[in-house]
Amino acid sequence: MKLYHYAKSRSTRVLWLLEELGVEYDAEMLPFDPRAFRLADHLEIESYGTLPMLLDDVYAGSESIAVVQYLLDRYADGKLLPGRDSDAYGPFLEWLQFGENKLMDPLTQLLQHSAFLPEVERDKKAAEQARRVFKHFARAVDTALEGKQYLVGEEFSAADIVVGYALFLAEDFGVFPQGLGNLSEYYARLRERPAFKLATTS
Ligand SMILES: N[C@@H](CCC(=O)N[C@@H](CS)C(=O)NCC(=O)O)C(=O)O
Repeated sequence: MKLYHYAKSRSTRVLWLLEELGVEYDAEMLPFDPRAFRLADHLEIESYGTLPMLLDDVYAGSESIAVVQYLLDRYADGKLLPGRDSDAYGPFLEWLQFGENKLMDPLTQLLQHSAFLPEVERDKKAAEQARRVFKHFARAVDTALEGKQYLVGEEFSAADIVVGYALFLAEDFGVFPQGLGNLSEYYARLRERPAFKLATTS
């Protein structure tokens, strides 16, 4: 199995999961340049030019949530997800999508308009709107964590990897939502994991 990765991109989720699972893989680290980078230039296979890109004998995966689900199905032997017939399975699937769609969408907008775009193209109003939306959804995570260590049940799961990556990115770019105690404690817990440390510094 081969993972194409660049630092801080969504392939961090995949790297984190592979490390948690202890699955063997090759990783190729690529340079990070969100404007100029095109994965297609680095690959001999068809790709969309985005990361992650995970290749095994039958699958070329480029959507981080699909790749996470695929790895859980094929390589996890029941680890890091609740049982399919348990009450926690629906919420687990919901958090996987939430981490990409509800957190990464506004966070990406916020980072575009505060860091990635050339200064003349940045729009302060768009940044503020994105910051508000990101905080709104971060607050929902904070509320869901009331009295809990992790998002689904009492066990760390792949949902925490998917959501935790968005929190990592927010922290790294200095836009971690303030004033949300459960969220801050939860993120501090995630940061202690050796697989988090490896994935976020590779
Ligand atoms: N929805 C996709 C998004 C993939 C994506 O946009 N990846 C970014 C890095 S985080 C990328 O490769 N951007 C490079 C570009 O668009 O040129 C996922 O969850 O994997």
